Amino acid sequence: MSTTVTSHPGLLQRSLHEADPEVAAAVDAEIARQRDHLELIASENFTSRAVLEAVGSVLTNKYAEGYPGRRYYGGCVNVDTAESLAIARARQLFSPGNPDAIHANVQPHSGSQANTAVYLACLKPGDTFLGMSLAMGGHLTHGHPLSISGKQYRVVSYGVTRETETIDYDELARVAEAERPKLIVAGASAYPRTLDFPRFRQVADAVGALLMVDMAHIAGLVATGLHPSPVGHAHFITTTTHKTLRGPRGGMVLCVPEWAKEIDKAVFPGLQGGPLEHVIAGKAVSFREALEPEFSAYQKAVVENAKVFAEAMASHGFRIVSGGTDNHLFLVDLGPKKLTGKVAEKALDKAGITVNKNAIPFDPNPPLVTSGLRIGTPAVTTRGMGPAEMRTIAAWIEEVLASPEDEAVLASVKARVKELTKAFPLY
Ligand code: DSN
Repeated sequence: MSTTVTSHPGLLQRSLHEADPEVAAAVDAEIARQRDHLELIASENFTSRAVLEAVGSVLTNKYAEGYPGRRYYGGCVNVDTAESLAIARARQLFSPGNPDAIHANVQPHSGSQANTAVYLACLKPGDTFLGMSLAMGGHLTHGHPLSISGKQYRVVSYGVTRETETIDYDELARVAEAERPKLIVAGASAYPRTLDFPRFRQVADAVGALLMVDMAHIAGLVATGLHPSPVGHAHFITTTTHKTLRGPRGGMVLCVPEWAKEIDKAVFPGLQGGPLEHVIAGKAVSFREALEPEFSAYQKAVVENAKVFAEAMASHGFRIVSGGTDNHLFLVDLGPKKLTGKVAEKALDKAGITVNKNAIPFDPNPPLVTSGLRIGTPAVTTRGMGPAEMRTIAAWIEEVLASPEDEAVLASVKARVKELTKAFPLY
């Protein structure tokens, strides 16, 4: 008796639903979740169909270790085109008028890889660097003891003051003077205020340190002039491409030309092997989108929505950390409502509103509980929502958090969320 063997061409042709109904169901369920929930996680966004198409393309099949024109594999002509476009567009986007002023490496698989590449390029194990503490709004890769950044290097953390909940640059200068770091890392994951890059550079210069800016959260604002640019101040600039920048999930390093060679060596072969050329093609597409005038209008709306949202939350009795926001996110102190971030996140999730619990500066609660929420407007703004919707959502958050255990309230808000999201269709 002979067994029927499915031909390889046959396997290649099957759709996801035919080949793997279980994974297909998870993807379908996720599309439905994204459609009918309100996405307020400040680091998330909805990328375009064009980007999704590039990321889901046959470029995933290609090995291309090396860089355009200098690969360790044959057949790289087409991925060279896509990667060269990504590089050229990144330089044009972040250094308009003078793209030669920056070098771009678009290969980091993530923001963490991008940050680690900079450390690998300019630090030796045991060297000291200064980074903003995670508890104050920084990032794991800015020196948290559980991250390689905190294990491999000697890290001195800085934060914000109790009084203003903003960075105290004089204190930063004093710490830098005392600790003599080799590198200062600016940038944050939960900081609602404008970062003063010239001041960071002044502090770095005074002690002979290099300056790295992790602009992952604000890259879209920087690209459109809504946040001052670190270009011209930082030696290294890292970013993710999927937050305000609205591209595919991934990372990138920009640097001054003097560091180009070291950065390229640190990304490959230092940290990574074959680049994800399908994702790099998606980055190229998203950078092209970001160069269009519509993207500036979008970023303006993101910032305006965040301001209106924060004001509306304050009007409902929530305390807004640092008194407001200059960018795409704000932090809510739930202390006045006698709630923790953990309880609030869970209740809002049940009502179809997705946020993340977040430590506030000097938070008395542990990181898995917290006293705050981080709220961001990039994703809801991509759907086309504006100030009126921000006020409505703020009122619903207040309603949910006034009765976080009341299933009837949660269900009622969830039904209204569904109606609202239907009016702002996604994909
Ligand atoms: N986890 C990201 C954020 O939510 O800000 C940062 O990497």
